[in-house]
Amino acid sequence: MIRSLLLLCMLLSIVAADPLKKRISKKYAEPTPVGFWPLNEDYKLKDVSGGHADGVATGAVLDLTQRGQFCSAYKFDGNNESYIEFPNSEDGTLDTKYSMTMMAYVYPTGKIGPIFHYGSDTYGMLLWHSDFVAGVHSQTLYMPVRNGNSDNSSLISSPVNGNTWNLLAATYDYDSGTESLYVNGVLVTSKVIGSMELKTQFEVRMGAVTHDDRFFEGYITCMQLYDRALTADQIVMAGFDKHCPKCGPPPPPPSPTGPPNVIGDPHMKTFDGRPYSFQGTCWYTLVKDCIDSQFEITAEFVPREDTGDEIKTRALNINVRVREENVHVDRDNTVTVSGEGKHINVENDGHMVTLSFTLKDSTFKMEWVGRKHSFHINFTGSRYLGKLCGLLGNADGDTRNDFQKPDGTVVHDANEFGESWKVLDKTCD
Ligand SMILES: *[C@@H]1O[C@H](CO)[C@@H](O)[C@H](O)[C@H]1NC(C)=O
Ligand SMILES: *[C@@H]1O[C@H](CO)[C@@H](O)[C@H](O)[C@H]1NC(C)=O
Ligand SMILES: *[C@@H]1O[C@H](CO)[C@@H](O)[C@H](O)[C@H]1NC(C)=O
Ligand SMILES: [Ca+2]
Repeated sequence: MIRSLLLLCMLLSIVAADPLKKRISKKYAEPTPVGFWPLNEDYKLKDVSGGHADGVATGAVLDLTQRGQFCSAYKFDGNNESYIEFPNSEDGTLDTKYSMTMMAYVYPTGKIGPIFHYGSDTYGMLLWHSDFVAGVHSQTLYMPVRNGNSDNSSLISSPVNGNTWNLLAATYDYDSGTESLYVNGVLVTSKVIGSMELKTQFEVRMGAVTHDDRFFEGYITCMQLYDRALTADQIVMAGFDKHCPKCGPPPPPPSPTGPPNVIGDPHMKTFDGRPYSFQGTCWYTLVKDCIDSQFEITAEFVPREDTGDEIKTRALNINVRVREENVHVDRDNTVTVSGEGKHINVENDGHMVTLSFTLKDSTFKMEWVGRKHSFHINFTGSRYLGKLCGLLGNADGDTRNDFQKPDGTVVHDANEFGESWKVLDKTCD
């Protein structure tokens, strides 16, 4: 009630006085955090919001290794003694009991646990270990009510990629009673839970908590807390705040049309251009949508007839699946279509079979020359950049993370990487 009165007063003053309107709308455009911990080399645990909630680290340490776009961050070891405490003072600086936004850049490397939470028996924002496919975690939000034990507020999102930076944000808006989760400035899920006061009066911790034995492992930088629900645009802008500088020249942005990918025999090249040699036999995932598995392109490799002791393989059959529809092409360019749907376009000129399909803003195109055992896959559009996985990598413009296994770990060995993408439930010719 008090809050809606306050809002009404603000609206009235906006109408009444133009300069004030300007001030308020400017303030709204650049919301002021109530807690801002850059968690980097320049500011360490300092609260740069002007509040006095400097962090105190136990077990979590400043790490100065460049990791992607950041040159420093705090490292959490995934054990009970790795955390940072932020004092929530008597006057409740961090007690954002009405609307709030919690946001940070998070780089998960292994174990999953709470990221930022209040009190000893409640959570604010945490990363959770569900749906752990190809390094994709989900982000969970739990907004406990101040007076009561309602736990109808949990909200789960995917995806959050492992071994890369994700700008995670969770918001709650008292007026609309809505909680939301954002990943990299994109709203991924939201839910109306009603207007309520949140249990934000307690001690605040990042990392390990005392009442749960799941502990976050990875890196965090640029933690920000607001007493209002930011919009997607405001979250993105806040992610660019000068207190959270990016380091060095950024990796070149991937071209809007995905770079062509060619597989000859036996060499492979990822979408990002990393060449390697891999001699597996049987079916392997070349590329798939690692977010919700809307499509997958697989190939069967067999040993070449003309090789001696050293096994060399080449592609024999290709399968493209989009949702429930499958198109299989063999070495004689014979095309077999099965399943539901008309997503995949097939062109066959006898010499080459071209399969193409469009999902979201992206068109994938594969050319297969059965007699030469060669294929070429490329795609246009940006929605899948960084969201692919398989033998052709993730197409994020960075060759260093291309050898990522289905469990999200990045390895150096081409054989270990290649074998990890074997399709287990398919038999071979
Ligand atoms: C963490 O766990 C270890 C081993 O279980 C235990 O000895 C130690 O006391 C714990 N530390 C804290 C701070 O709870
Ligand atoms: C959640 O619980 C609160 C308090 O009990 C209630 O007001 C609200 O309607 C509930 N929301 C949903 C989505 O069930
Ligand atoms: C994708 O491959 C097709 C067939 O080779 C080609 O016509 C097209 O230009 C390629 N697109 C890109 C972006 O390389
Ligand atoms: Ca890559």
